[in-house]
Order: sequence, then C-alpha cells, then structure tokens
Amino acid sequence: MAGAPAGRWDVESVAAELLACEDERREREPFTDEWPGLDLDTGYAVQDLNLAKRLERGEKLVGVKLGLTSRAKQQRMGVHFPFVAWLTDAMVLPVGDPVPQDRLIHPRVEPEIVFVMGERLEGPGITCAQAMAAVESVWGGAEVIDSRYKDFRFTAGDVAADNASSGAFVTGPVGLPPSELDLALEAVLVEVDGVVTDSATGAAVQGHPGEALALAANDLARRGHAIEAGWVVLTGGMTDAVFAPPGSSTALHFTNLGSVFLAGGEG
Ligand code: OOG
Ligand code: MG
Repeated sequence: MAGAPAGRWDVESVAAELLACEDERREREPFTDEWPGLDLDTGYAVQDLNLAKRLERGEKLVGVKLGLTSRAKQQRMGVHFPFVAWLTDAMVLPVGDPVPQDRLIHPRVEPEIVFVMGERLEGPGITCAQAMAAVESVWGGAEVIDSRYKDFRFTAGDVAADNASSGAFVTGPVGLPPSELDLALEAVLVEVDGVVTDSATGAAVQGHPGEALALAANDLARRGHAIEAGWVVLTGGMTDAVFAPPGSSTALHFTNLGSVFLAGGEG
C-alpha cells in the first residue's frame, strides 16, 4: 500500500480503517509507522469509538479482555505492559465450533483463565483479594486472537486501538467457584497437533489472575467504566499463542478446569 500523506490519521480514521480491515479480512502495517503520536491513551480512544460502532450495529457488550499480562506474551509481542479491551457477543465462539477462518486473517490460539463476575467491580484502588471476592466462577478458556497488523507487528498504541487483537473466545467445560482453586497453581498444557508444545500456571498472569482482574478494574476506572456483574473477563494469555491454520488441532488441558479443543477448520 502507498504511504499515507502525513496528517491523514486521527482517532476517527484509524477506527474506521481498523473496522474495515476486520470486515474485509485485510492486514496492514501499524499506524505508528506513520503516526508516532498514536500512544496508549489515543489507542484507547480508538478502541472506545469502535466499541460504540459495534454496539450501534447490534453487538452486545459481554465483558473485557486483558492483553499482555504474562511475561511470555510481553516478550513475544515486544510490548511490556498489560492493557484492556472490549468483548462483544460477536466474539463468542460456540463450544465445538472450529476456528472461524472465514472471518479471521491469521488466527492464533492462547490459553486463558476466564472469570464470570458475580458482582460489579469498580476501581480505582481494587486489590487482588477484592477482585476475587467479586468473581462468581472461574473457567479455562481459549482466546483466538487475530491482529489486523501484518505479522502481529505493533506498538502499544496500535494494539490498544485494534481492541487487543480480539477475534473470538471459547470457554471450557468446567466452571468452579474461586474458593475451590489455587489459581496461581492451576496449570495448562498447550497441545498442538498431538504434541505438547508449552505449559504454564496461573501465576504466569501477573503472579495471580486476580491481579489481572484488579488491574482491569483500576485501568477501566481511568476511562470511566466499571466491570459489571455477569461480565466475562479474559485475564490474558498464560503462554505465547500458537498459530491455528486450517486443518490444525489445538487442545488446552487445564488441571481442574477441563480441556478445550479447537479444530482449525477449513480454509
Ligand atoms: C495482543 C493480544 C494480547 C493476550 O492475552 O495477551 C492478548 C496480541 O498478542 O496480538 O489477547
Ligand atoms: Mg488473550
């Protein structure tokens, strides 16, 4: 693509371009190549504008996701702090469905600890213990991330604008009250085409996934939002993500939260 004339990009045009890339399954270079001023707060402004557009076109807000909460993810993506993005019902993948290749560009799968909220959680100043007290149930999950940027190359501003590479997510078969688990020690094995390629425990996520939930509540408070009762919270990839091309099969095996199977589907 020809370089854009300087000054072409602002919150509105970046938001429109990102939704168009998503709808057309088109990847692009990161905006910060041309607009270094796209910082994290500007990225959040883009994210919020596109949430409004998603809701306008009939999607429902169902929760939030955290990005880059584990060292494995931060190192791979080259962005060294966590951030928050929106989940709508259009991103819910029914259990047993394959990776929705027909609407994604270059899907990758990552294991996540997922919370369903029993109570509203409003920052600032939320601690891990307060956050966990608001959780109704804990699930294992698979997030199918899909960056609109070529080769997943981005800065913090780019990826916040891109709703943290949101694509789809599916939750596992077992939901437990948080009191029944030691989440720091809950492990996951990542199995790709029958071979275990990676593993981690919940401690990989900020020391405890409840810390990620607290972080989300405190970060959202800066943006004027709370985490609502009934919302789903994806606490962030515990390991690096794995590619999930057509024909692949990914399984995520959790200690107490069951296994999540994802077929790569057809191209
Ligand atoms: C950014 C999305 C990060 C996670 O769990 O860390 C994310 C990316 O890796 O493309 O969903
Ligand atoms: Mg994720």
